[in-house]
Amino acid sequence: MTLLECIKGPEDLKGLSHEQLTRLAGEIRDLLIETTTRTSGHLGPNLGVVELTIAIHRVFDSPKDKIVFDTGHQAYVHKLLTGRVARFGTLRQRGGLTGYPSRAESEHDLVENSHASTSLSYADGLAKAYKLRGEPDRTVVAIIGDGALTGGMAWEALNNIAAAKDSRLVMIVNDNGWSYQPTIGGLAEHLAAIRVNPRYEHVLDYIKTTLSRTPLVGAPIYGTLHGIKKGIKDVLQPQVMFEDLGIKYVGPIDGHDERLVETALRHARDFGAPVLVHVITRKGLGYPEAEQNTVDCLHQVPAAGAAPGTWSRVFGDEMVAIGARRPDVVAITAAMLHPTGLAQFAAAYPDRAYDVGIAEQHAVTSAAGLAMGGLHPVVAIYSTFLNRAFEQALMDVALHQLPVTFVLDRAGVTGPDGASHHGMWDGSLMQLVPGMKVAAPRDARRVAELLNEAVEVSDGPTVVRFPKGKVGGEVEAVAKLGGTDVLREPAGGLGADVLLVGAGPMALVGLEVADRLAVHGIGVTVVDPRWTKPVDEALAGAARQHRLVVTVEDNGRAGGFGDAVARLLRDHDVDMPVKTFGLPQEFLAHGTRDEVLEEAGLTPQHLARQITEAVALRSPGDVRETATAATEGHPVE
Ligand SMILES: Cc1ncc(C[n+]2csc(CCOP(=O)(O)OP(=O)(O)O)c2C)c(N)n1
Repeated sequence: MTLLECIKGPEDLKGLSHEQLTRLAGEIRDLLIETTTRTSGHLGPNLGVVELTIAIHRVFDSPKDKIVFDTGHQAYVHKLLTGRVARFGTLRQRGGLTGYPSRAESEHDLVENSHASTSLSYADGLAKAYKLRGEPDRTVVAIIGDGALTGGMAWEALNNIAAAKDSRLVMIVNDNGWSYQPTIGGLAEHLAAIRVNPRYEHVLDYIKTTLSRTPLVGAPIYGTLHGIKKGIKDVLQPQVMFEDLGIKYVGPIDGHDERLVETALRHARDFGAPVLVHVITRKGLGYPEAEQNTVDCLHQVPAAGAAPGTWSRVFGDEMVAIGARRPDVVAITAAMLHPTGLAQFAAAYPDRAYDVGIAEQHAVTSAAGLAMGGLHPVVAIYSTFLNRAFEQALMDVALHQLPVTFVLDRAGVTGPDGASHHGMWDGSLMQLVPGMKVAAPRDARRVAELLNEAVEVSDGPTVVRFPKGKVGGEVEAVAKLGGTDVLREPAGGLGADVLLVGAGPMALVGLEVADRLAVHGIGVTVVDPRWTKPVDEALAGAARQHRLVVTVEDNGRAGGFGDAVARLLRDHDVDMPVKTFGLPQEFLAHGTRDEVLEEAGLTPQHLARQITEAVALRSPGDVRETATAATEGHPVE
């Protein structure tokens, strides 16, 4: 039995010797590597926080003390130290452990949102709550990376924490110099200046020897630490910043020296007021493939870059072509240059690509400024992170009718990252924005086509949304209906029973549905509107020629494309039943994309069955018999 297998909870850590802790750290690293290379997951970040997490659980008393991981992708070590070793092999699998903290999994987990830069705000609120409720023996701990610290919310929180002088709050800045890529911006330069300063090693030694001489008691000792900090400040100017905000600062600390981190955390805990502990770590430590990975230190396995054949890559390739033709086109990413496929564009036109850090709101309003200045910005962002910048898209971009193109990667079901990563909101949110045009390409050819159409729009914003993963086969239109592509008309003497409108790749799912329904005598016209907002008015006329309209989208059902089609038909007095299929308006758990779609009923088989039933309700004769058979347990295959 390994030492790690004996750790059933944080209390089991507390009696371990220094040698045992070193052994434990090694066992944790082995398990992280063995598991994530099999299941996928965030390897680099977790390898970097092994000693830090051990120290946190030895110093603080979870769950009485509250530990908030910013983003939460670096909480695997925490999972292992809080009783989840035996289940760790199920990481990110359907029904298994989630890739982020999970309240359902453990009383030690608190925040599971996985969107960066929120930890300090949660911590501020928690610390204030415990004070008001008269629970002074609790400390709140937030762990935030230097990447997450580039998000505006973190700074709004710091500003408030600085004023909350009696909050028992310890903020640990886990500074490894990396976000996905090296962290960018003024703050990053500031922190980097500390790290690259030739005297840094000397300073670490200085802290080490001084701290080890310092007795471990109470607030006065903090004064000593603080004095050390002042000393550091003299030799290393950069970290005046936190102090100028009015926040007590301890550091920089070598985050792989467990004893040293523990000592600093004990002092911070006992100080009784907000303290920021600056810890320097190495992303990927202990796994040469990660340490030497110059793209992202194996932030994730498999790598999140835009692999050949993915939607992101198709987009990235087309951006390079557009960039050559259109010198006014510029690109913006919020810390996701490689995953969004923009890396090639940035390499080809370095002056026209901006990585703004984990700062989606800034990305969008900065794009508004670029557009006001005469350029056409393309903001490439994961669908789920656009939620952050809804207000900016609405008021800063759309209100001013600015030509900004949003490219929303990972739109719809994503998979193993779970509820907070499914891109199931943008299709509804964007329907709300006046003047916004939304394109949903069904295949690679349409990505290129619609992206080009989008950047041609000069009087308002546009969206191009596509899912995660590999792009499927290409399907050409057999006819045109306004701007809509007709992909299939009822064949073999079948009537025009169903008009199936599939948004994006769901149009291709519609083709499979049509095949299944044809076998049962139901004629289906399958169309791809290409643009899901505004809804093509030609659909109103087409609907009149059928007996049922069906919409299918990879987005939450509420207020999405389907609802927009139903509204169009009502507005045109087309008295036609409309069935809208999409994702249930719920927080959907993790699993593979196929597993989640299956559970949501968005597979050809489920759709065919439900459409058959709907047709049967409205038809006499053959179809009704087929449908009745289907509902009575003879599935429509
Ligand atoms: C709002 C938001 N935008 C983008 C992301 C994607 N993302 C996940 S982790 C990460 C980098 C985090 O860097 P850092 O906080 O320094 O942690 P590290 O991985 O280096 O430990 C990014 C950009 C996110 N989770 N949330």
